[in-house]
Amino acid sequence: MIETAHLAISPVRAADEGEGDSGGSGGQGQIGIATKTRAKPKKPSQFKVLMLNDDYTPMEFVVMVLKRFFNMDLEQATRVMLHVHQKGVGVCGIFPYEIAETKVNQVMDFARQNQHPLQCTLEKA
Ligand code: TYC
Repeated sequence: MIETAHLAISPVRAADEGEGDSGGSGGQGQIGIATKTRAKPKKPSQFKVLMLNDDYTPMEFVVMVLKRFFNMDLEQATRVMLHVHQKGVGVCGIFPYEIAETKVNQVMDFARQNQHPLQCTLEKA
């Protein structure tokens, strides 16, 4: 991905551009566009969506969440739910930041609506 990055470049002074100003003080010639296209394009960073275990959310509800928001089939969803149940935490999927954040919010809202304490969070992949 080519992006315009804000890389803390000093604005170009008029004197540096050969406009004849001796370059002194007074804040003259300080207007410039302090952006630059990266030489090495940065990949969009990926985030894991993690599901946390708790003692109260029904297993069936967790399976429903994994099917609904992470497009898993019954077998995958059951495997991930049992992994979380046994180990305490598990990965539901890996996504670009905005998608991962949306999934976390969808899961948390759905759990809250159904009065379950299910917790879901993000972690940089
Ligand atoms: N531990 C829960 C139970 O025994 C089931 C559960 C699994 C809850 C995964 C949350 O992320 C979770 N009912």
